[in-house]
Amino acid sequence: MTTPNEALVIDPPLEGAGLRVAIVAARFNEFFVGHLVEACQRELRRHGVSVNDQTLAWVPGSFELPMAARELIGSYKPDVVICLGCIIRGETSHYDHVAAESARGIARAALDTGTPVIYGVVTAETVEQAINRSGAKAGNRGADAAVAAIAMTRTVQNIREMSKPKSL
Ligand code: INI
Repeated sequence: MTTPNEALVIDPPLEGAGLRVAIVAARFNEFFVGHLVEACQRELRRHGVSVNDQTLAWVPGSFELPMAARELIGSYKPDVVICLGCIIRGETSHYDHVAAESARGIARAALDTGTPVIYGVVTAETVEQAINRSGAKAGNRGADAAVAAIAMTRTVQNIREMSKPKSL
């Protein structure tokens, strides 16, 4: 509701009940990604997402996350997809290619399909950074991704609801 001179604010509550959520997880650096998946699932449940409304698909590495996200959107028809991976800089330029393509592909999957796709990929310069971002000192990127998924889905739903023609 708005009153004159008051901006319309879209900021729905973090309510997960009824949402269908697909998680895609990369096996590469599975030690870290496993912690992201666990925290993500725990956070989804904490916000009301039923386990029956969740699916988890594993892919070989972060490079493959976007393709699996698109396939899931086409078949399982989730409200949101969460991509989880861990890319650690090594001695070669492989890191840069994998990091750039996975980020670009995840963004494109969302923009091309209209289904939110959340970027829950840890990019780390060192193993120590990866440890910290997978649940040690710097939070857990998987839990953050779960919250982002619910927030983004509800916001998009509200925007779509708002733009529907009002019945008389
Ligand atoms: N995949 C990752 O998820 N993290 C990495 O750190 C990584 N590195 O550094 O190589 C990685 N490579 C594999 C890549 O994602 C693909 O699975 C592979 O190239 C096959 O297409």
